[in-house]
Amino acid sequence: MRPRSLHIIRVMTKIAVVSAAVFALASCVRRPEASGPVPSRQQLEWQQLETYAFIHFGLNTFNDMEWGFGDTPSRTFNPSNLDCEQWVLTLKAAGMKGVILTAKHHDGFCLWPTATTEYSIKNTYYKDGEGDLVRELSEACKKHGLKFGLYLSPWDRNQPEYGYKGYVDIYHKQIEELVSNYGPLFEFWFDGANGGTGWYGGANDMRSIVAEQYYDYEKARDIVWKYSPEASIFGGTVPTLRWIGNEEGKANATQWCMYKTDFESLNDEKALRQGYRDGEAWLPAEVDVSIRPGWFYHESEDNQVKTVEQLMDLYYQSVGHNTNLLLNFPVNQEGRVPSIDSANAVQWYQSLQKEFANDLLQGCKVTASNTRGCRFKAKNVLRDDYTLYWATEDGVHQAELIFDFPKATAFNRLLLQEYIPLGQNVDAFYLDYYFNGKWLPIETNEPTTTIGYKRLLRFQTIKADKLRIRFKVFKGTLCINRVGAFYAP
Ligand code: FUL
Repeated sequence: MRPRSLHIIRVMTKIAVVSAAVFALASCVRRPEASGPVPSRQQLEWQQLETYAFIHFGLNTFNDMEWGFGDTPSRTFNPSNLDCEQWVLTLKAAGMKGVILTAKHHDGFCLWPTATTEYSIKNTYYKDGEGDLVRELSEACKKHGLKFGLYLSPWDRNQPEYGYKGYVDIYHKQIEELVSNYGPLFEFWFDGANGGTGWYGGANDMRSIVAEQYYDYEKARDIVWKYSPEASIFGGTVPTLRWIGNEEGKANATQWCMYKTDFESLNDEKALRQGYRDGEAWLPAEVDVSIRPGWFYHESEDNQVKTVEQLMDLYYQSVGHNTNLLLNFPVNQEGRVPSIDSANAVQWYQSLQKEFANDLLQGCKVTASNTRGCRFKAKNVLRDDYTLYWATEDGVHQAELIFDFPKATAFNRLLLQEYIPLGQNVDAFYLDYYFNGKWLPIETNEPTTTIGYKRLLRFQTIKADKLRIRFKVFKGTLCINRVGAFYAP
C-alpha cells in the first residue's frame, strides 16, 4: 500500500475511535427519554407521602350513624374533651404525613363556621358556638409538621337546594371558604356517594343528580387550585389521583399508575384496583380504609380495631403495591382518637420502622448486565436518594442486577423502586438467590409484575450468598432507583 493511502486509513480510524467515544459519552450523559405518561411534580410529591390519615368526625359521631339523614339538630354535636393536638400527635407517632378532615359529611353539618348555612359548629355548645374545628386542626398540623387536607361531601342531605342549581353555588362557595381560609391544602376530597333520600330542608324526599354534570367539578378544582395550587384532587371528573375501587384496603399486586380519563373508567371498580398498562394518563391510586369497620366512631366497634398484624398487611398491600395509604381514624364522642386505635397504630409504625431499619444489601458488590454508565451506575440502587437511579442503554428491554453479599445473609423482605419521573416501565421481574453453589427462585405469594414508585415483597426467610433480580420493561428504558433487602424477625 502507498504511504498516502496508509495515512488516510490511520486518520479515518482515529476519527472513528474518537466519534465512538464521543457518542458513548453523549449517550451515557444523556438521561433516558420518558415514554408514555409521567407524574407531575405535584403527583410525585404526593406519592412520596405514602401514608396519611383521614379523620371522620361530626354529627354522626354523636348519633352512632354512618350516613346522617340531615335532620339531626346541630346541638347534638357536643364533644366533652376535644383536643386536635392529641389527634395530630397520635397520627404523627403512627407515621402519618398528613391528615384529611371531613369538613362536611353527607348530612351537611359543617365543622367550620360557614356563611353558607346555619347547620354548622357555630350553632352548637362547643366553645359556645365560637369553635372552628377546621381551624383548630389546621393549626395543630402546622404546629407539628403534618400536611392538612379536606373532605367536603358533594352530597348534602340537609340543603333544601340540593339537586338544583342553587346548591352547586353553595357547594362552590363552601370550597372557596375552606381553601381561602385554611390552606395550603395537600389534598382535596370529593366523595363519590351522591344523591338519594334526605331531609333537604324538610322536603324529606329523594333527589337524583348526574354527578359528572351537576357539580361542575372543573370549576370546583379551579377554586381549590386558585388558593392551593399544590393540592391533589380526589374524585370528581378531573382528579389527579384515583380511588382504588374498594374500601377494604385492597390494591392488586400488579399496579399501574396509568389510567383512563373518561368518567366511566373512573367508576370501574375492577379496573381501579390495578390501573391500565396502556392508560393515557398518570393517575396513581389511593387506598382509603378505616382502622375500624366504620368510618365514624361506634362504641360497639371498640373490639374490632385493626390489630398490628392487620395494619401491617394493609401497608404491604397498599404502599407495597405502589399506592398511597389513607388510613381513617374515627374520633369518639369525647373528641379524641380512642386509646386502643392509637396504641395499635403507633405500635404498627414502630414495627414497620424496625423491619426497614437495616438494609442488608448495603455492604454488597453490585453488578449489572448492562448500564448506561456515568451517573446511571448500578450502585445507585443502594443509595437512599430519589434523584439517583441505575439505567440501561436505550433499546435494552431486559437487564439484571446481582448483589454479592460479603457473607451468607438471611432476609425475607425486598424493596424495589422505579424512577417514575421517567414513567412506569417494568412489567415483570424475577427473583433468584444463590446458595450452596446453585441458583434457586425466591418464592413469593404474589405475582412479580409491576414495581412503580414502590414495591414491597414478603417471603419465607432465605439465606443467600447472592441475590439476582432480572427486570423486563415493556416500554422506555429501565430506571431503577432503589433495591433493599431486609430481615423481619
Ligand atoms: C364514602 C362515604 O360514603 C363514607 O361515609 C366515607 O366518607 C368514605 C371515605 O367515602 O364514599
